[in-house]
Amino acid sequence: MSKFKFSVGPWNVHSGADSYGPATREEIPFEEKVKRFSELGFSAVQFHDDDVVPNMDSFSEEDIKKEARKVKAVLDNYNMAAEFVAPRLWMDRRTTDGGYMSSDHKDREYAVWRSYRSIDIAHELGCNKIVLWLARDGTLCAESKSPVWATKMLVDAINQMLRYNSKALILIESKPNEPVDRSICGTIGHAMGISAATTDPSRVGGLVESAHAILAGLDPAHEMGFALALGKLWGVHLNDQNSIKFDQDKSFGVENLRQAFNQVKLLVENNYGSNGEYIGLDVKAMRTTKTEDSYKHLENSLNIFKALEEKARRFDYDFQKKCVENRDFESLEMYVMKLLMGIV
Ligand code: 3MF
Ligand code: MG
Repeated sequence: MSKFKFSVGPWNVHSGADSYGPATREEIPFEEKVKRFSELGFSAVQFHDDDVVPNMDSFSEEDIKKEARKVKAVLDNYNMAAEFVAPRLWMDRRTTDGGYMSSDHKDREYAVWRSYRSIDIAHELGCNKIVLWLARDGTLCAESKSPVWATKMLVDAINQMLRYNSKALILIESKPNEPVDRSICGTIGHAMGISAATTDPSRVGGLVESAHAILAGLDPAHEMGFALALGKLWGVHLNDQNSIKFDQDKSFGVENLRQAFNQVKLLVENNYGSNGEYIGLDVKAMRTTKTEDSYKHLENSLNIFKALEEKARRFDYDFQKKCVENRDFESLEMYVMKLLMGIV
């Protein structure tokens, strides 16, 4: 039995369209997804603001809250919680050049307006976590924006959110690139630096996504460990990634099992989840997947996580200690490989 609680976003079950071709599967209605998520063993849903209130621009601020309450009723119906709300600042015409770091001040105001709405929606859904994946905040053309100015714009925007609601927690989801060429918060270290520069660092933390760490050429467990050491790992997006290329969001553990094991081991060792944090997945089905198999990548990721959790819980720390004392890392490494291969 896993000691963790799991979460997933509705975008993790999608129709398979990509930038090069159309959908390959049927769209599945939101409520049906929530029902399946709960049957699969998830206990919370992650949201973008407009996953909760589609076409939010056409609603008044009060009506946005009303719409959010309808979604809360759906969640309640399936005994599911909301983990976080993330303003989707990469689809709108007004965020073409970024959100908080857009060169146009009207666009920056719109980005902050969307963030306030995310905070309102989160409140209606009964959660206080706001995730900032800073999709277009960076540069496509290096000379188009000063990184100094852009960094300060981000701190300003977060300070406004902290002021807007005294309960809101801001989680920066770091990513080094894509869709921009150079982002401003490329690693969790950047996120922690931003946190320290805000008016209330105790309310600004991070969310580490495995694939994003790999894209930065870093080890996901070390990224998570860095935030954990500072008491600021408030969310994770587990998935996998075959080296440094476009963001793949593969099922957890399918590319590098040892790297996946070390993420699970770290989360187990450090009692991740003891403040109510979820093991969040951010995984995509392969494009060839058929409609009837729309949830297989989620099931596979959960099963791989749980199998690795079982291995992490019976990790032989006495043997590890002896190996470290004897500086016998060859034996320690072989022990880990045998554990993963099912030989011990
Ligand atoms: C992109 C991501 C995003 C975020 C999501 C919630 C669409 O690489 O990982 O998924 O996870 O926006 O913050
Ligand atoms: Mg993510």
